[in-house]
Amino acid sequence: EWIPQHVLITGGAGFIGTNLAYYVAEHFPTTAITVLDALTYAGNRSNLDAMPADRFRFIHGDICDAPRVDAICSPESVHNSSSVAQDGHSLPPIDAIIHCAAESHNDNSIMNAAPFLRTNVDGTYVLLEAARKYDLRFHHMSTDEVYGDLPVDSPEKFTESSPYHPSSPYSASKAASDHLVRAWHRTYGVRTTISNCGNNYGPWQHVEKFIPRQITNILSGRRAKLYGDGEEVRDWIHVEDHCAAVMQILTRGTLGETYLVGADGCRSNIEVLHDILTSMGLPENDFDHVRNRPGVDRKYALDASKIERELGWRPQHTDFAAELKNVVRWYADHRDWWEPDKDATETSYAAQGH
Ligand code: NAD
Ligand code: TDX
Repeated sequence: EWIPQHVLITGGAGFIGTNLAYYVAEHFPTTAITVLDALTYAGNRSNLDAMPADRFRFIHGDICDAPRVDAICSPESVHNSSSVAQDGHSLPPIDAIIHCAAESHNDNSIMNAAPFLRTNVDGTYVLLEAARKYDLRFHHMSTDEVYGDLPVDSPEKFTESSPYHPSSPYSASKAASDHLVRAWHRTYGVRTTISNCGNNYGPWQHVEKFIPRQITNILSGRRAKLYGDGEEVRDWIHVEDHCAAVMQILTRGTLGETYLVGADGCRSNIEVLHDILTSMGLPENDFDHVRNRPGVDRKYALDASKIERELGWRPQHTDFAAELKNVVRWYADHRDWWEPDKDATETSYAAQGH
């Protein structure tokens, strides 16, 4: 097992990046953490207020800014006064990048793909070049969506050898970024790994995403909104299980390899919505049907046997109904966190017929 001395988490002020930063802080007590985040609509600096001040630093910056990324990753940076933790402790050189920064929402990508190509493709290229120049370990956080979709009634699951078949501008941009990572490993020998994970849920997820949108609609006196007939299937995983998998892969994974991360969590959207409504004390049918997403993927399902077999990873948060209740409680307790984003998100959805 290899333990990084200083990990750069890109996109660490977003949903998964925030959960990952806290996971690393708790489970890797000797590892320093720098978060680099552009604070787009999806990033929130205050998420990281409880990080340990003696080994954490936040940098407000863009992964597409190559000179900036180079300066952050250079081992020379330890000699300039910027390479210090929040409380002034000096930090060791960065030796690993966990790349979580992305434009992450399919609906937004359908409205305007440009930021997806820029951040997800160009941004990944910039980070790979820094990893190559300074010989940094590089983990790329990707999605099951690169494999396209499966028929709803099929027992088939994606594996690490499934062909790439992305459907949306978002998933096409993530597929492109995966290919760059693979090429930088094969051509330049960059020490890379990739994880392709299913739909995450948990605290700090933006109100644009399915589960938080329904919970916060109900908490703010709106009705839940289901796309189409709700028969689409997603393979849900608790975000903390995803974070644990990423750290297993970073510290023990085989270089150049891809690992699928899934928790046997396949559920149709309508089943998830029923669970949300009943756990919030509402009748199952208390929601609106709205327009479906153009080109929608029908089903994602992941075979995670490789990471289980090779790295011994197992999901821990497998009681979906109980975890969903925890998430409902988190949003009820964190109104100040999500209320500022809620009206604009709903106005934009209304304009799209969603
Ligand atoms: P998110 O949208 O919640 O957060 C993305 C973060 O990246 C934000 O903090 C944003 O400010 C930052 N960011 C965006 N553009 C940037 C740029 N140019 N430079 C620096 N920072 C930038 O996303 P998420 O749901 O936390 O997803 C994180 C990663 O995991 C993404 O790569 C996504 O593709 C992948 N993923 C997500 C899921 C899921 O269910 N959410 C599942 C599988 C994989
Ligand atoms: O209000 C809604 N009602 C609804 O029925 C919303 C916002 C969504 N949906 C449906 C659309 C999808 O079939 O729920 C399903 C899930 O939607 P999203 O939360 O937008 O997730 P998805 O498109 O599946 O992608 C997510 O998982 C894979 C993440 O956003 C991606 O970043 C990740 O790669």
